[in-house]
Amino acid sequence: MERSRIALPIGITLDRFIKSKQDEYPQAAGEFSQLLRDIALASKVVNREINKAGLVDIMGYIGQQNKAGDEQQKLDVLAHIRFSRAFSKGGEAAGIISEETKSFTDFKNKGKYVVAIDPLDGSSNIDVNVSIGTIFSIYKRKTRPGTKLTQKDFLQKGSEQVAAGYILYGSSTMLVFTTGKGVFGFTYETTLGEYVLSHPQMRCPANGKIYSINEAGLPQCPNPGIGRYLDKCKKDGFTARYIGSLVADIHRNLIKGGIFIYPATDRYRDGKLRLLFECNALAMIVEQAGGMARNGSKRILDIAPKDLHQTTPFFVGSKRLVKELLSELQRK
Ligand code: P6P
Repeated sequence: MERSRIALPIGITLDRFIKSKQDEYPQAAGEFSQLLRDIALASKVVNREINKAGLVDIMGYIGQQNKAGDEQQKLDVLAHIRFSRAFSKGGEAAGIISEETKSFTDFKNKGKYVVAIDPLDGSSNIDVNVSIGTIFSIYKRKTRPGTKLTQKDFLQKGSEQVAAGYILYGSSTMLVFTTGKGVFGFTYETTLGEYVLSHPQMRCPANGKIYSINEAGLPQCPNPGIGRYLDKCKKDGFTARYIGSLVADIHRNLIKGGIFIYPATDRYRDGKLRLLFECNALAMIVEQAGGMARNGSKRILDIAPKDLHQTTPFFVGSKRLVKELLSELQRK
């Protein structure tokens, strides 16, 4: 993997970072940079809403469900509106798909990019004040700029992403993203209202001692290899950490090393997590940081999507741990 040539000082703002990297993407001519700025701007607005959620009556359910059947919470919908508005105003995204809507939104502009976004993942944790996240993928549109978008523009493999990332609304708010030349983490400095570089060239430890899985689902798990692997982890002195908020679990394992497991179960025969809105972006991030992301038989980034909301089993994290799990899954 080619790493970014320019080592940048910790503390540089996101805007300065983007400008300094722009020459690494001559073909981007600024549109791409503007897209990243749009994402950062929207995340600051969402961050503000999340931080006051406990005070203003925007908690709780609005009595609707999204396509995946998740109960939509006010903050999910608000985050969807904020990100959609930032993209449509920014003009660089020709359209988006969102976990919160059934089909794609065509902004009818001349943008070269399309975005897949989970505006607020882990929303079941909103009411209990646990970290939640935004996950995004950026692709080049397949059809000619200025023409109508089609599903083909969005049904792209994860390996086609030009950029991917997440925002973690946690003890601090972080924007972590990659453009294919390493992974960079920015922490939101609230007094400045700026994201500043805090984690240059993030690397996922090749090994680790943390496993993340909702073990309540194990009895419904058809593949006995998962249970065998967990028994091995327990024997080897692993610790279990599962927040139930995907971005938070992935971020911790990315930094400390570990493996996140969401297998196919009787309830979720193709896995629960969405390929286009969650897994592709996180798989690109983890791979760029030296980790691994698989669905069992395939690299996540090689899966050719057939449906906007399709799901996939998701095994992701430290390379050695994912490989050990895969070998257990192959043993019947
Ligand atoms: P479970 C949250 O709803 C989410 O989509 C991810 O953030 C999280 O990893 C997963 O579902 C949790 O699912 O079945 O363990 O509650």
